[in-house]
Amino acid sequence: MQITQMPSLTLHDYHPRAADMREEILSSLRAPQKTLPCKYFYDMRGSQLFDAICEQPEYYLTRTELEIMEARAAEMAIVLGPDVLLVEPGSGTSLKTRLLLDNLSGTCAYVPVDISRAHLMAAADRMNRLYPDLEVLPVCADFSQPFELPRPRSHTARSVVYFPGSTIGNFEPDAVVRLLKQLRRLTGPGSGLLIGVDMHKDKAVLEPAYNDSAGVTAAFNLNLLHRLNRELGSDFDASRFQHRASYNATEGRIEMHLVSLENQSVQIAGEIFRFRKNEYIVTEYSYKHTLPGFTALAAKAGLVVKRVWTDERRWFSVQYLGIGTGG
Ligand code: AVJ
Repeated sequence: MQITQMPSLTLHDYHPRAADMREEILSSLRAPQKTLPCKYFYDMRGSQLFDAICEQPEYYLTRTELEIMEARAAEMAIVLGPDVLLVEPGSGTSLKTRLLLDNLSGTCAYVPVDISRAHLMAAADRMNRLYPDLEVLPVCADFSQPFELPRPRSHTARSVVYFPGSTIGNFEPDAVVRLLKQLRRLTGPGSGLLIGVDMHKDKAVLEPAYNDSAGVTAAFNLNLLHRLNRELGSDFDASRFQHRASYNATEGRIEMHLVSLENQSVQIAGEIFRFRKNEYIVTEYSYKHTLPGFTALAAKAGLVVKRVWTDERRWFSVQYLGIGTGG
């Protein structure tokens, strides 16, 4: 880990090294079913495209979660208590966080954690200016890997993990349990995790959310290939791949693919990868949960669902999980 002191911010940096990224990409593409880890979507351009996805009319998640936050943040703040060290994995632009911070009482500090260093620093800087009295302690990290919490100057009473946006949807059930256990370690007694979880719903609503008519999600998916070309010197021809997103009702998840439009081969770091026509790379899963299903996963991580806030249609939920007994 590296500590970089900037005029008004100190960055704790655990950014994956280029060599690790290369190895992870290569091994993901060597498997019989080619995959690419979705965390690599988020370079500067990918993070911007993701923000644009959140504004698409078909992408109901952000709008619905914001609606819940606007109506219930005051109540959530009471549940969380005063003097909170708020830790946000995958913080991105920190939009919903502001609704929470505006309602929290006492002396708080904010630890945004994000894999995109430039995006993280821009957001941290903005938060610094919007909240002059708030201590902002950015950590650049892949939050699925362990990292240490920076120690705030101010005295905070408890650390709460704020994990909005249904980012948890990217994790398969076993990985959800591992991740929740790891995030749980960042909190302490008398505190917990506030998590945004997208719910099961009709395919007719789900599929358009990942196939917006403006093509932003397609551009987001394909940007991954452009990123690999930029950073690993590969020679993907993105025009020979197509975005696809469909709902797998059996698994309860949206599956995002990049489909090869023809037989082709691609060179990455001196290695040749062949693609048959219609062969696809799995780039992302986005799981949708039910309330009992998510409660069961939380329980496996030793967490108890203490409160659930939802919208009228029950499309999205924000859940407060506390440390259970015996976990
Ligand atoms: C950031 C994981 C919540 O799954 O809805 C959006 C990512 N991918 N459109 C999601 C995403 C394509 C998003 N999460």
